[in-house]
Amino acid sequence: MSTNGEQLPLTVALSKGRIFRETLPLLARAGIEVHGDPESSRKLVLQTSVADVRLLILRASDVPTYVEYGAADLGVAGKDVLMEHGGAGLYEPLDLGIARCRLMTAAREGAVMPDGRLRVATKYINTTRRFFASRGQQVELIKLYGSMELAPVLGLADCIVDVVDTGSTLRANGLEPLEHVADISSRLIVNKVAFKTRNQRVRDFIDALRQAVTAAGTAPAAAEE
Ligand code: PRT
Ligand code: MG
Repeated sequence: MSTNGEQLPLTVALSKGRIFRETLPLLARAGIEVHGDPESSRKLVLQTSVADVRLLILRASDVPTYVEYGAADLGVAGKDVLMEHGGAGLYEPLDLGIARCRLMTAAREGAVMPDGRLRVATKYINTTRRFFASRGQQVELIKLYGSMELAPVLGLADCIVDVVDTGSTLRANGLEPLEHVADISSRLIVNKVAFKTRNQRVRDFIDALRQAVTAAGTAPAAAEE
């Protein structure tokens, strides 16, 4: 029963900011209190009240990569980040129902889209290519890392693809949301090898979080009941 794998700490990767804030109460419901606060400390590894569970604080877009390569056993990542990553080496067993938003196209208010090839600025290059390809539309993609809203204003692109919550960031920059690409929430992800070699420990963790999500009522199914 007690293999080497069972004694290693269970390592959970997530990003600070809204994902950390909204994951914390779920972990607490699962009996895991986090020691330390990534917003005020520079520590990138946080211990918890459960001796064999530790957290890694990463850039949101790096979370699937750490889990894919097994540097973390589990992670919490937005569906936007997972769609862009592609999901290699990962299972996605649980929708945590947190950090909800929508992936949308957006353009300047009232702008008329060109007849020819559309120029689209985004950090979601793969997802955006797939979205427009699925409707047979050829686009020129411009990769950006932030402040996407500026691109249409300055004529760098006809439109953007970005996550939208309240829409106030779009409005504040004279943009309007146009087409819905995907509904987004954060997911628990698991390294495929860890799921096999540490099956019981990983399953117990997933089950504890699933119960926490049900109790919190944030999951889509629970929300509809
Ligand atoms: O910030 P960084 O470049 O490090 O990475 P990140 O932006 O990927 O991370 P973070 O922590 O900002 O977001 C983590 C995850 O939260 C994303 O991957 C999404 O799954 C989810 N999420 C939920 C959001 C939002 N809501 C959201 N509103 N991510 C970003 N935003 C941005 C939005 O693009 C806009 O610029 O927040 C701003 C405010 O949104 P509005 O529409 O309410 O004005
Ligand atoms: Mg951000």
